[in-house]
Amino acid sequence: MPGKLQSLPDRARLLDELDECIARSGHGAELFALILLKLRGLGTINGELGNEVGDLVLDEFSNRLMECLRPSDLAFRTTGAKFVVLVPSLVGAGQAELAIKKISQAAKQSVDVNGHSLKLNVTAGLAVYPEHAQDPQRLIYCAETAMSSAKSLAKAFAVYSKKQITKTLSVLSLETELEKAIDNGDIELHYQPKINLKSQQVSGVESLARWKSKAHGAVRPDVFIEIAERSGLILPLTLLTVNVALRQSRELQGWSREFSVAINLSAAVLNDPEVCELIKRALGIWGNEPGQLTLEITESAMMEDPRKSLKILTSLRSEGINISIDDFGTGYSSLSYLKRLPVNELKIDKSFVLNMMQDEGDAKIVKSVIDLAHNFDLAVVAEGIENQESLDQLAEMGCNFAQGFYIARPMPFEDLKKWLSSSSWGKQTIA
Ligand code: G
Ligand code: G
Ligand code: MN
Repeated sequence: MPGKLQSLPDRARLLDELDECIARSGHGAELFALILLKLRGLGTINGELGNEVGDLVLDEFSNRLMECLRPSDLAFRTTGAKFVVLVPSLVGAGQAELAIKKISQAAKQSVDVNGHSLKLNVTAGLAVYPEHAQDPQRLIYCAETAMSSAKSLAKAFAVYSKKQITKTLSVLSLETELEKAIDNGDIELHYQPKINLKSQQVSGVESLARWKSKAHGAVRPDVFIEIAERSGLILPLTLLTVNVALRQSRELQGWSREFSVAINLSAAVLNDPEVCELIKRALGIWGNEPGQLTLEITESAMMEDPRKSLKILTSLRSEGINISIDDFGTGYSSLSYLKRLPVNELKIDKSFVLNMMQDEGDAKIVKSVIDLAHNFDLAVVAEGIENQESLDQLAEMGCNFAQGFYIARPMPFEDLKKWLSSSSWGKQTIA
């Protein structure tokens, strides 16, 4: 039901309403919660499908939000993709957490707009009056802090706590530490083998960045990559991973020319023309053939700014570097666009492969993507193979390459060398 969006009150109304809530609660005699919600992925939807679709998605989200709330709850839309919900007469924070869970669930039900089936995600921050703050501005700030801590910990929501002041500070310190780690080369690469399903022999490896922070322990790559993207560190980080991956793969003696090392490229560098030069230079330094390097780029990254990425990808592809569309099937690239992309490989997202033996629908998707890729003269890699049955099934379906825990988990370089000489998939590759 479009139109409801406009009727959600804005930030000015929120501030007024907060004053009233404080008065109604008897200035602290009753608790109430302020939930800050941020809808994720809207930028991508606007960029790929247009602002109109983005608006329809926002409409749909606000409708669902209203459906989740009780009559006494109040909802606001404060900026682009941010919403605030006030939950009055609270028994405890747990009650507001339930509301957040309900809202997250509602957001995750797919939205069908203009023939696209989209899934939404929200990140939420929760602050409780009067426990966390006694004035409106400060309460909003607490919810913002909780939300940014949820984001940096890759969680769906977080409740404000005084400790989080140090947690947000810790995001800052994480940035500083990450910068040092990149400078010192303290980011390690783990490698996960891929096999050729015809020859049943290793055909290459995917490199996956790993970072152990001194202050925070192991930090997940999606978390530190996002920090790098937001703080301008993504280019130096990419420079590091490209060089380490090329150098280490050269150390593996006796590789056939078909053996490739894959690197995941972040969307953020696809807009940076410098990245081409940087990769070409690294190939020159380490002496790898361009065809021995594969760049994995997610479908959604390619679509973030299709014109710019087309230019950069065309330039890289013309050098002979392999370009692979990662997590294929989770975005929504149109086939007409796919036709023009300078790529030579599709990587079927693991979400389809993991359950393909139990779920007939998933198996059909996998088979369709394999056929689609072959019709476009692209090679296909399936990732997320966790058992022999799916490996056999994929070989039967004509899939070219396979990767997954069943073959090997990502491992440090030294372990990769051992794996290559001991595994039945690896032995014959080394001359
Ligand atoms: O490595 P894991 O096993 O947890 O990877 C999680 C996610 O992080 C994956 O989507 C993977 O593509 C991404 N990732 C891992 N290493 C890198 C990297 O060096 N650069 C980029 N951009 N993404 C990476
Ligand atoms: O997004 P990308 O495809 O780059 O992500 C690679 C991620 O997939 C890594 O986090 C890696 O650990 C994970 N992965 C690789 N093989 C399997 C598998 O067989 N099962 C599961 N669950 N994850 C896998
Ligand atoms: Mn990948």
